[in-house]
Parts: sequence; C-alpha cells; structure tokens
Amino acid sequence: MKTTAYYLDALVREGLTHAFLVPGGLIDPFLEDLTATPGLTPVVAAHEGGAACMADGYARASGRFGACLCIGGPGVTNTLTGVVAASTDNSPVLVISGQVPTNWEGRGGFQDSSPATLNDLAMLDPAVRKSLAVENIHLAGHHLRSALTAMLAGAQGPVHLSLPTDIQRGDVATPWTPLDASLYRPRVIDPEALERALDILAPPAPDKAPERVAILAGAGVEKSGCADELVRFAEAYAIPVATTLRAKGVFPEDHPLSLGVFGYAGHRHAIEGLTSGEVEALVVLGSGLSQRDTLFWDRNMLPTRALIHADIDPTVIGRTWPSEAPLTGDCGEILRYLLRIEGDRAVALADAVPGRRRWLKRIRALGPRLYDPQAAASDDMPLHPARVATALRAAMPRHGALVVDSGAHRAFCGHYWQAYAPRTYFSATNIGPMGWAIPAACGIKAARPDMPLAVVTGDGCMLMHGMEIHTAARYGLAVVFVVINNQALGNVWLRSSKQGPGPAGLTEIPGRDFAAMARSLGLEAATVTTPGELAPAFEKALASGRPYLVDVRCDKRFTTPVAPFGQAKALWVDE
Ligand SMILES: Cc1ncc(C[n+]2csc(CCOP(=O)(O)OP(=O)(O)O)c2C)c(N)n1
Ligand SMILES: [Mg+2]
Repeated sequence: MKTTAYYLDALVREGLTHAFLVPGGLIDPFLEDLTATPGLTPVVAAHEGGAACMADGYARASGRFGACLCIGGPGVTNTLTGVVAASTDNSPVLVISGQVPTNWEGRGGFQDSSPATLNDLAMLDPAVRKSLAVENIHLAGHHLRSALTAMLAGAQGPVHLSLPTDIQRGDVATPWTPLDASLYRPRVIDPEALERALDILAPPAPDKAPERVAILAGAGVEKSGCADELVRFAEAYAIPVATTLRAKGVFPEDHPLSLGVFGYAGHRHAIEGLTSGEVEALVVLGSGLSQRDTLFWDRNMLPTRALIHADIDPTVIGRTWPSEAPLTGDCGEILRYLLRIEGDRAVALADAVPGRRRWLKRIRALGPRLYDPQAAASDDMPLHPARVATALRAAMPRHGALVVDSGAHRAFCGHYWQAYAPRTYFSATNIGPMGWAIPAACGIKAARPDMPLAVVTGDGCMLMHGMEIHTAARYGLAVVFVVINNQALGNVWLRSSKQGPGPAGLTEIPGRDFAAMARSLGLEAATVTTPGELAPAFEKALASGRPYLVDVRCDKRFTTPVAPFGQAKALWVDE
C-alpha cells in the first residue's frame, strides 16, 4: 500500500475524521489519498499555524487526537506556535510534514529542511514529545506507531513525523495493527498512595476527619472523562470544588458545591475560600499547579494539614508545592476508587459533612461570586466586555461551548462566562498565543458539529489569525466569532497607558471593520455598538447555522477582573 494511503487509512482506523493541512510540493503525494480515504475529510487552512491550532482544537473537543499536514521548512516553522500551545496544554496532535526526497538531502535542493540542513526535527524538538524522520520505507509503519504511542502516553502532547517524498510514494508491506484502546485512556492507579491520602481524608478513630476539605480540579479531569465521578464524589461528602481556568466547566459552575475558578480571572468563593488559611486538606486533581492556577504561587492556598496532589504526570507533582500525599494516577481511576469507599472510612468522611456545610456557607457569605457583578449589566458605550460575555452566555444554549483567545477578553470570559460541562470551554491557557481560538474553533466544530459554538477574540488576535474565519466559511463550520473590538491590544494597553502616550500609542489599533472583512470572506456578519443590540445579534448569529461574525465595539479602558491575582503578584518574593 502506498505510504500516504497507509498513513491516512491507519489514522482513520484510530478514529480520525478530519485532517487539517496547507498543501505544497513536499506533500503532493498525500493529496489524492486525502480526497480518496473513506471516512476522512480534509480541511485546507489558510496558514499552517491555523492548521496546527485546528488539529489542537479537534483533539480537545473529540477527546481523541488531531492531525495536521504541511510542507517542511516554512510549513513546519509556521506550525510552531500551534504545536507549542498543544504541548503546554497536553493536547495530542500529530504533525506530518513533507521533506525533499532522501537522495537530495543537503545538496541545496529547494525547501530542503531535512536533518542535513535546517532540520525540521530540531526546530520542533522542544515542543513535541517525539520527532522522527521516516527515512527508510521499512520504518514507515513502525515510526507512525512509535509517534502515536508517544503522543498518547502519560500527560499526552504533540508529535512530529517528517516524510521525504520518496518515502511518501513508497510501498508499505505490513498492514496497520490498531493501537490498543488502553493507550487512549491510561488507567493508572496506585492503591497504596491512595490509602495514604485516605489516611488524611478519613483517618481511623480516634482521629477526626478534616472538615474543611476542598477540591481543585484541573484539566486532568477533563482528559480522563471523569467529570460525572467528580460531581458524585463531591456530592457524596459535600466537598466544595474549584477549577483551574483551563478546566473551567469540568464542574458545573452553578452547582451548589461550585466555588468557581481559582487563580487568574477567578471567582471570589474559590479565591477567598481557598486562600483563607482555613483549608485543612486540598485535593488537587489533574492540574500542574502553574503560576496562574496558583494565584501567582500564593502560599495562602496551602492547606494546614495536607496537599493531596494527583496527576497522571508525576513530573508536575512537587513542581510548585511539596505534597504530603503525592498520587500518580488517572483522575477517573482515583475518583472511582474514592467512590467505592465504605465502612469506617466512609463513616469518617461523612461525619465531617455537617461542619463542611457550615464552612461552605461561610464562604458563600463572603460576598457575590463575581467581584463586580454590576459590570455584567453595564450600559456603557463603547461596550463593557463583561456585558458582552454575559449577553453571549444568555443567548447560548446550556450545552453550547466557548473558545476564548488571548487578551483582556480571556480574563473577562474566564470570570463572566459560566460553563456547565467538560469540553465546553476551550482556551490555550498555558502559553497564551494570540489568535489561537479562531482556528481552534474550526477544529472543535469539525469534531463536534452538533455543539453550538462561539469564539470570543480580540481585534489584535484577528490581525494575527483572523484569516481563518475564511476556513470556517469555506467548510460551512457554524461558528459565531465575536470580536471584542476595542481598538487596542487591550491587555497591554492597560499597562502601557500608565507609561504615557508614547507607549500607549504602540498598543492602540486603528478602528477596523471586521464585519466587512468577514463578509468579504464569505461569512454573515453584524456590527454591535449598543447594549440593546447584543442579544438580538447573538441570537440571530447562533440561529443562522452558518459561520457568522459579530464585531462588537468595546471600550479598552475597563480593567480586567484579575485584582486578586495582581495583589498576590505584588506580594511575591523569590525564595
Ligand atoms: C502571539 C502573541 N503575541 C503577543 C502576545 C502578548 N499579548 C497578550 S494579550 C495581547 C493583546 C491582545 O489584543 P486583542 O486581541 O485586541 O485583545 P484585548 O486584550 O484587546 O481583549 C498581547 C499583544 C501574545 N499573548 N501572543
Ligand atoms: Mg483589542
């Protein structure tokens, strides 16, 4: 079987339905197979950076993996930011790039970026779990298996295969054997470590179980597909749950036990509840405890008795804080183990419930969940982004999803949007690449065509990856792109404006008409300037069932809801 057909067929058998690409000579042999592989839809992006982000979005929404194809050299360098975003957020993405034929390597051939020259492998190396050149036809199947395995192993992440065109045209003799299903769901569990954690949460008499126990849920819960188990465990013992921003939605934000988001752009109950010094035991499930997810490494979040830190990736446990009960394992397995507890342990955990409920009541009495609830109803013009996010949420069905870009609008959405289910709030939170959300949404829509989907992006982000709205139009991907058009790189402007008009000017953007741009690229579009226009515009856009852009004229001067993060930052000292 021709290598290109073999690769695409193998990927479809692994569950792939879409491949994102930008064509070019170095992947010419793929083209006919891309259009002739049953079950596979090729999606041509405007830019390889877009194709990589689409594959990332597809992976996040499908819960499987995504794939993109590009030429070596400029195609590979264009993918880099998307690949880095997938890497830092543990998103499994396969990048296949073409290369000059093996007998040309290093001889000055056009676009030669083989290991003999520019070396695509080395360029992507820090961003991928594995990068391999398939320079021998007998390794074609082997290297595909090896790359996919590395992509799915442990914490998951992107991988790269470079295929010279002679190898692409070659003939693979051995048929593809599908990967074992267990690779997609690594069910690692360590009962001994779990029992140690339970000695803290539900100690044998006469010790008393801690009352003030909380859970901080991270993306590991989403990746492991155990949001239901999390709800059941929390409800069984009345344990309040906060999430990281990346994991927003893994616990319904309107649940009586929800504290909301902890860390950057977080909510009052999560932030003040977890940094009060009252928490006795904090159970962290599937979070790497990054700077933003720890409220700028705020030590006040450290519990008085024990930090129980569970993650499938042991390298992130202890990276930020030492843990009294480190737990390497899959969040789903851990939660199912905890749900099976019975006897004395269950009694001990249940005994602490009344005290825990009183504590939760005190947290709720600290004030409203939002720090500035009035902003959500602001009638200001130009518009307040909090009002925009709130109106969009109201127009969106409960099961609808949001993709959020990088800028001030990330903080507004993190705070004012409510998410109710896993994989309904998407954001590249760890590396924050501007424009990511626009192509990522195309991939998400391809993976979940029935899920209503909107993007909140900025005018600065539109200038970077806005062209990918054309890809949504080309393939009829019904995404509603909402541009917070504040005529500024808003997040930077908020700082630069304090430095004077010179620096401020560097972060201002001339007023651009993104609705006109969208129409010229085949989308329907609307411009919104008043609060009253928001709801009808969003309702119409969502009901259209078509790619749609709403250009919302906003004010850059509203400060982002990140004051607690700023305060913690101001107190930070190197140790
Ligand atoms: C690729 C990239 N370049 C630069 C930055 C730094 N940066 C973060 S937010 C931001 C401004 C974003 O502007 P816009 O999209 O208009 O969103 P707003 O802040 O106005 O909501 C910049 C320049 C970044 N995160 N990513
Ligand atoms: Mg802006």
